Amino acid sequence: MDSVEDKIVLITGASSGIGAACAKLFAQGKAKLILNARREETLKKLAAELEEDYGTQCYLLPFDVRDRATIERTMTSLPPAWSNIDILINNAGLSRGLDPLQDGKIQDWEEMIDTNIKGLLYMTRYITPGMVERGKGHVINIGSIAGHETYPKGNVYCATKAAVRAISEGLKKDLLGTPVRVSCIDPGLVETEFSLVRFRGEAEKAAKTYQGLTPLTPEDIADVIYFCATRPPHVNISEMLVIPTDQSGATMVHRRNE
Ligand code: NDP
Ligand code: 8X3
Repeated sequence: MDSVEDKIVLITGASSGIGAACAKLFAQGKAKLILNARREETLKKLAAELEEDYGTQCYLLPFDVRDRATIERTMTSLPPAWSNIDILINNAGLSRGLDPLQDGKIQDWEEMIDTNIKGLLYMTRYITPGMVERGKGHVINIGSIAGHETYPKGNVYCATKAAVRAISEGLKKDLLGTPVRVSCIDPGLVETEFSLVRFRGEAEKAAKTYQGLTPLTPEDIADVIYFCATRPPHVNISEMLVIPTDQSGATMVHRRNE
């Protein structure tokens, strides 16, 4: 097992769910963390907690991954102590709505495409050249079971996650011959703020997604991501589909109260 001690790990979408769980696990492994999300106060709180609990050094990037100009400015002027990023975890993402395509809200489509695809691309574009130059690095993208299987009314969200899969595959091929690794981790149902965001704060509707089944926890996925990041340098976990035992497909779940 390789160590993440003193490695610089950048996590997008670290203010909640899978990203926050990754921050905690990599902090326990003594990594140095660059934490991104839009909610600056939440990031500050998390960083203070990690510093208190594990002595973790954190650097905060409270920006929107859709904001290309800010990303370019920030990523090209990181303080030298933080500029040699070893691991990029492209986790920031969201779904908006669950509507038939013919009735879909164009603003929702744009938000998902701009965040899940373009945001991931921007981060990758500004960070991977340094990895290639330094001769080490690992890009870990968070896809979804939705990228393997399009479910009814999932249309554009599923398309964005299929794109994450295709981009991961493309990046892996383009980096062949360099030591930089690319992994795509594709979770099934994980109980986070994901459904609350999808249904714009409708808690009851969001809770129904997980009702009667045992979903994955963000920590389950953080474990898998940490596993990928700690393989010896010649081992690349290229892709992993990780689902709850109560799920066998994007729309096939076993609910105990039905
Ligand atoms: P959460 O809603 O709990 O977390 C999403 C994170 O992304 C938050 O930290 C949010 O922070 C951040 N984020 C969203 N939009 C932006 C943006 N424009 N710029 C920067 N950060 C942003 O959901 P999850 O933890 O579940 O989601 C993490 C990833 O996992 C997503 O890519 C999601 O698609 C994927 N996924 C989730 C599954 C699930 O069932 N939960 C299953 C499969 C994949 P903030 O709001 O502060 O910006
Ligand atoms: C999140 C999982 O099935 O709700 O990507 O789309 S699902």
